[in-house]
Amino acid sequence: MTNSSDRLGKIVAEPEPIELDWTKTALVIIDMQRDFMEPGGFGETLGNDVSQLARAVQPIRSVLSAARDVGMLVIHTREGHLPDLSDAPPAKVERGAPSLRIGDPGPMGRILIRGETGHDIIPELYPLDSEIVIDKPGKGAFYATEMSDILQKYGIENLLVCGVTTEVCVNTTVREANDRGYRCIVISDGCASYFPEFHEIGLKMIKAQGGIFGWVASSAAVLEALKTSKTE
Ligand code: TIU
Repeated sequence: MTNSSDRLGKIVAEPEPIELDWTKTALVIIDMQRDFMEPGGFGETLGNDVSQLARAVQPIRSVLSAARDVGMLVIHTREGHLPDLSDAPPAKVERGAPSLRIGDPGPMGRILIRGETGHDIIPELYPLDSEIVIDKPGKGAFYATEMSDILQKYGIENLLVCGVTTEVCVNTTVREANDRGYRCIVISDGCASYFPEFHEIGLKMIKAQGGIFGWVASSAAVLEALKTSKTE
């Protein structure tokens, strides 16, 4: 992405199209971890049907591949905690009545603990060594992480956001980012929820009121914008 005519892209989005500079844009992939996506992890211990999330994988793969092709900054996040749980508030660990709690041993290692198999990103979307991985103890990618420093270091102004789940970690991250001045474009089919109705409403909340937290666009619209700006 060295030619200035390659830099600008216009994404067909809701509530309105958005023009952005790709060199100031990062792809942020939220928590595509085995603990949420696969049986035996944190998501299933909470009583969820994890198969609901699989639909987001292919759209994310397509956008990730295109982002890699144009040299866009790619950031992956992982929700999880230190082995001694020192960064896990009791209010989070004790919540609800899961079959296994955070830190308990499960079939993919200790639930939601850094370094365990379940905590890692699914093979289909595995980060390249050159990509950034942010470990976060909360739902949002900014709380208690180096996210702000990294975005400032790379001069990022716009975030293409996808991952799971739509109404929890994606929404929390978008709200945090919006308050910090970032334009967030949420990739609709690159997000998923254990509750399809929450996915739909989660996207509506972002784009309502003239885009109160950001924009929503399909993966196809993002790919088209990347393709068009490369050939103009
Ligand atoms: N439970 C649920 O829907 N989500 C989370 O706990 N974390 C994320 O969304 N990543």
